[in-house]
Amino acid sequence: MSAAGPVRLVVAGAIIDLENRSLLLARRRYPAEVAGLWELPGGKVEVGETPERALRRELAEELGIDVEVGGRIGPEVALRADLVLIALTARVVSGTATPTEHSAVRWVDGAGLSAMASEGELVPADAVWVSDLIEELARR
Ligand code: DCM
Repeated sequence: MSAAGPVRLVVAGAIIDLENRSLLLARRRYPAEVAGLWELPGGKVEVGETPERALRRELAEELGIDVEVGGRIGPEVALRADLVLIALTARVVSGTATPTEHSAVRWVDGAGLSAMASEGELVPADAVWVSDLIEELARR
């Protein structure tokens, strides 16, 4: 893809439960480089779709949850020349996260997230958001 070619967006959900001060992580099954690592769940934005709508669709498909989407969090991350990853905050409105494509899900608090980052258990792209996520989890 040339530098001037279309850039596709991948949207990830920073799904936060403010009552429990915790963040939802999902464990990837593929590709091999990131299999077994934990990510903020999400997926590619389709043509004509807003990032918010794409995130709601992906989370319904992948985890069976309905979410309310909030604002951007953290910097955007270039995955490739033609693929950019952004994170949006979200909260669960209905459903219980049950993985269909991931091998597991878990809720972590700020300390848990920090420990997982130190251990290299997060997908590399998402690791850049850790400080922003910890700040968000501590917000009053
Ligand atoms: N991706 C990522 N972090 C996320 C979600 C996705 O790094 N939280 C990357 C993994 C893939 C691409 O985005 O390279 C598309 O994701 P998927 O395979 O889930 O559609």
